[in-house]
Amino acid sequence: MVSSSSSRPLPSLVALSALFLQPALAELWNPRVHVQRRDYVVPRTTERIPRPLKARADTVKPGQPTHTVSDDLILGFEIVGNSGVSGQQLFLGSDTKVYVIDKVENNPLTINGHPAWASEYDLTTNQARAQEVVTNTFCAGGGVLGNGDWLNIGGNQAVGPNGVTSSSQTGSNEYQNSDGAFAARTITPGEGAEWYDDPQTDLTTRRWYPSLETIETGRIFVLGGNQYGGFVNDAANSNPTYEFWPKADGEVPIESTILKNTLPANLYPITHLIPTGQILLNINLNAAVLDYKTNTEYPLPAVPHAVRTYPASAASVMLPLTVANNWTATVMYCGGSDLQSNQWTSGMVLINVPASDSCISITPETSNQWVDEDSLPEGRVMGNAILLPDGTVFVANGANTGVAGYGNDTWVLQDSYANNPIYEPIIYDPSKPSGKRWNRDGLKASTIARMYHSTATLLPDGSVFITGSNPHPDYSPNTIFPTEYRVERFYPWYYNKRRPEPSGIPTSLTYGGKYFDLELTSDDLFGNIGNVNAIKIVLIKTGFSTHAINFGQRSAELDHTFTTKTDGGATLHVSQVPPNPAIIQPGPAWLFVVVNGVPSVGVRVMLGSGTLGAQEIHEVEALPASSVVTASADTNTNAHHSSAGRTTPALVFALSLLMAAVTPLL
Ligand SMILES: [Cu+2]
Repeated sequence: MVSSSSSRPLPSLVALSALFLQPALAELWNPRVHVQRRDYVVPRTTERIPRPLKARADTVKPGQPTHTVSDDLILGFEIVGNSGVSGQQLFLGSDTKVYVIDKVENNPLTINGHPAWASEYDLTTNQARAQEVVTNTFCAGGGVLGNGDWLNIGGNQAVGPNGVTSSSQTGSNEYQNSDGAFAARTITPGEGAEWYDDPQTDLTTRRWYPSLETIETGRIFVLGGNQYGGFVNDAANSNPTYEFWPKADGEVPIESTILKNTLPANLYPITHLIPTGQILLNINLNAAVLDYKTNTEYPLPAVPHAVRTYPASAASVMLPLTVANNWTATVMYCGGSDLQSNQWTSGMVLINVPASDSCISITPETSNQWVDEDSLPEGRVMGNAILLPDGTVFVANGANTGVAGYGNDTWVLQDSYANNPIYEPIIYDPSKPSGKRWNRDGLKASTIARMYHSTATLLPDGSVFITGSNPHPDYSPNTIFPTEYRVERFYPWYYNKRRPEPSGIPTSLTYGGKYFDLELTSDDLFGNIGNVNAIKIVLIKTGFSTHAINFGQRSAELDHTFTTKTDGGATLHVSQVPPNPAIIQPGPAWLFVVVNGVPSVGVRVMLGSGTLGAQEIHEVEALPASSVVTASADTNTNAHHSSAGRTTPALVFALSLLMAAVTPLL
């Protein structure tokens, strides 16, 4: 977003810098030096281990999707409801609730005598319920804590009509909002949930456009942003530090070298915790691996082809962590804008800048080099990448020219800094050979422009929830890209297939420990025992969506073997979460059992202890060997699907590394 003017002086962070810990001197990131590979192979047992036959009480059996659609909607979008407040930020909180957060503006939905800027959207009734939030959530960040609470951090000063800064910063103003820059708002999703905003747990510094990443203890790493907004950042306004929430005794913000070197396009830095327990940062044209435990940044080579951070706003995603790739993280960035740092505020007509069609990736555990991925068929800014349970990545939203943001420059299109919305989604399949990974076979276009301040999330039934678009300082219904409330769902190819209904899914999982059994019927295997060779058990964290980023989104597979039954069904023996909370962090995730590409309805499971702090790591119990099944899986004619049978022993991890992976930070 673009700033409202502020009459307040900008206190310099330099004066505070003596308090900050200084980062250690950096050397280039080198995986051979800095990564301890976890490549211990634990052989599988060859004998069946006696297990309790009775399903445990705390297990769930998913059913079929409750939202039914006609087959002609498959591979397309359906408008299902109205979000009440415009979906600048959102997340999936429970089986049936999506929480939507807007900035303070004159939304027609009201609460307690003022416009609402948050709502709870019910997926079964498609109704939005206004929620009270005290502070201005404008361009805040978000994430989920290890105890299952969701956190919304930072924001703007209190504003009135047209986003103008209010004289009262403590609620005595037209929209009844308070300064949000220090705010840490939490909610425990569920029926009747409300936001909780306790000044005692505020941030220690002002943050507008911060990024959040859940760490191994279930606390949240909070990085960057600025103090008083603006289209891009500048040195006086910047907050080039990181801190943790909740704050531990004695913690102070820590300076980030890369944030100081990446002005002005360093707002909403793109962060991904990698399985080494370090954080991959992609900011403006620089990148680094940050070891937050030692405050050391290891630079990576310059980001090629385009800027990926806001306002260039590329789609970014960590590709699925699988058994086959030994849970090794590859992060991909697609689209953005090829602009140099001095061009953002040079007076260029940014709305005419063509979006980049380039895609790049990096696998920091094995290489410090960028890899050119297949290009997009057209340039895209503000694309939103969503991990689907079949292992593919769905990308929607955004525009072909211009950048994120809005303002009153002479060249804007009714406030918007972007034009030429892209209505067609596209899907990336990492299992396909290079050159064939993007496809839009059969995909239908949306009818709604999803411009700046659009959002998306995966839902438990495997469809995608999309809403938002509001490139304006205040509610603007009668514009070319209006303040948008319509909620759409996109239905992937598998949506109307009969879904597997595995029984025995536990509602909580540990890091390492004893495996558990799931039961599949012949129907769950589509009547072909050969499909038992094409099963994946996938955990997905759907993330907190805002500004073309889903903070914390990731997919991690659980290892498994199987025993076939004479009735055509099978028992799956499923390992707990890999014994390293940097692979997938503690807190809630959705478990999908995917048969030949068709996912079950996702079951919400709690990973780890359900509390903040070092997670207990258990020894991994070896899985029994799989039955030998010579029949092959059904040929799936859908181009989006991939799967492979696997008979090799799984790779699991050394306990010595596990100890290193869990740092007692709390
Ligand atoms: Cu914004």
